[in-house]
Amino acid sequence: MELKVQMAHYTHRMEEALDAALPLDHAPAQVEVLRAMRYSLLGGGKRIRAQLALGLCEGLCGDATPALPAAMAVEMIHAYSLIHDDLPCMDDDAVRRGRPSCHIAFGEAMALLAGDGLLTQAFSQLSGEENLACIGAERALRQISVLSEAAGAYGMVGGQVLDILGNHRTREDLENTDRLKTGALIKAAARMGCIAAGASLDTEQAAADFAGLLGLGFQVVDDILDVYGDTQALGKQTGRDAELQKVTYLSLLGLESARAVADALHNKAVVRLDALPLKNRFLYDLTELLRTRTH
Ligand code: GRG
Repeated sequence: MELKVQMAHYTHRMEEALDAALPLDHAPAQVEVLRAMRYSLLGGGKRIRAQLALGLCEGLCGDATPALPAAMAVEMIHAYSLIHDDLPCMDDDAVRRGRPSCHIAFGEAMALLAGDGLLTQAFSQLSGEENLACIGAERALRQISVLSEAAGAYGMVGGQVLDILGNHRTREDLENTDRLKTGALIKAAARMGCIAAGASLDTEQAAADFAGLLGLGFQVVDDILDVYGDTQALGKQTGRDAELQKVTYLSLLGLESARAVADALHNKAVVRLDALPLKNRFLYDLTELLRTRTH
């Protein structure tokens, strides 16, 4: 199947499941926080982390279904991180995915709680009956372990701390932050897809290596697009890194070298895919799409 068609298919399946996972009518008193959660979770986005989990699972075992709860969980954590990242106490961004950020639409208190609600709901998805019935308790527990480690202080939250402290002097400093802030969750998505497929530990490690490189490459492209991207296509304000005086690959290396680093990381990532017993080309094509993306 053509890449874009396959991606749209994965996104559709996952968004239907996300919609069903957060009904408004089950908790009328809490409807405002649920609205805020749904606003951010179902309001677009490229769904790259979900694509990785679903694509790896289908590529390895021939069926994406076992990875659906993992794809939902990782997108919930990602949505929470974007809500909190946009708050005035963090990056203070008013636009996200082409719409007012969650705290602009719902107020700061509700946005904070919506983020908390999504973070918690992610683990409810992984420990829920559907996941247990599909992949068994042992594998579900491994997914929970992988995701909680990646999202917490030793992963994404830790990376956000380094980003806020902003003590970046060298490319190594930057890489360390990005490996945690952006890469950890992308890696977790890949590993959870492998676990869902019942893959071996060697395969899971190879997929993690691939995703680690992809995650770093993704962040370098993100830095480039923050300066050279189109606000409309990106759905968020550009030029924020400079305004926030952030050191990025672009500010450290300049456009040509930053582009070369991004290309090299994506090329290295593709080579790692060769170590995986994949039944289709989806991840190769996805990696190429991410290398050349404009939003
Ligand atoms: C406040 C407890 C607490 C935790 C905060 C905010 C946070 C933890 C972590 C932030 C991590 C973060 C926002 C990383 C940015 C990674 C990144 C490149 C995001 C953009 O991802 P895309 O392009 O977005 O995949 P879409 O909208 O396409 O889903």
